Amino acid sequence: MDFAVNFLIKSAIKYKKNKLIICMKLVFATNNANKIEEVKNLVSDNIQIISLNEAGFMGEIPEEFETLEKNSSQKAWYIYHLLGMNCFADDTGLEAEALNNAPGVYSARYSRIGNDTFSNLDLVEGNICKLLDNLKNSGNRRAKFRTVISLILEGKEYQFEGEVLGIILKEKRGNKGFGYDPVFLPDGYSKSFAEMDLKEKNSISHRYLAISKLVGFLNNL
Ligand code: ITT
Repeated sequence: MDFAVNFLIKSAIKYKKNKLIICMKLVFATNNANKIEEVKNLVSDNIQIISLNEAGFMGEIPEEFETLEKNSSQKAWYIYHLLGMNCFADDTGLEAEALNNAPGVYSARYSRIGNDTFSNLDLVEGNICKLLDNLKNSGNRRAKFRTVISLILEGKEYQFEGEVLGIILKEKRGNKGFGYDPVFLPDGYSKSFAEMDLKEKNSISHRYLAISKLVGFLNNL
């Protein structure tokens, strides 16, 4: 009986190309639907990504620390304790060299920090406008996206990191992707992340690099 319950909580069965595949269920502890879509496209067939909605959780996840490492860890442990299911969380920040790595861990709410005019704009628009404004007199537009993933597996934590280097454009380009994608031009490419389709962004992004490490780790267990 214990085995059956354990199996139901931790595993799922997929039917693909006339084959039954037993896969590991992993809750992705995020409220960001774009991240879920990106990650569902990245993992191998033996992993089933469960969103918080699918797991029946509708609330906010706390993010109270000042580093990506600590925040991703906090998010993952919070959901693990709440749902009792293996899970992982991703914390991502855009780090601009000339701004001492800001917005960094504050990327999601950059325009809402401090008392500035950008707080009147839509959140994402405000974040981008504030970033461009803070860089307007700087000769250094180097930046990187950095993702830290914390995986909690059977009560043990593992972290995986991915980063992609590039520059912050002077104006927005493209309307795909999300967040800061329209102003980020990855090194070696002529398209911003928001001009790339999901497949292309997913072949080079910070999240792809971190997820690949997580998948590699799970496949070697
Ligand atoms: P969760 O904490 O629920 O996962 P979030 O949107 O708050 O969702 P993060 O704190 O990790 O996620 O990310 C902070 C912000 O960084 C996010 O809101 C976006 O504005 C931006 N961001 C993250 N990943 C990005 C990506 O791949 N492309 C562009 N912007 C991204």
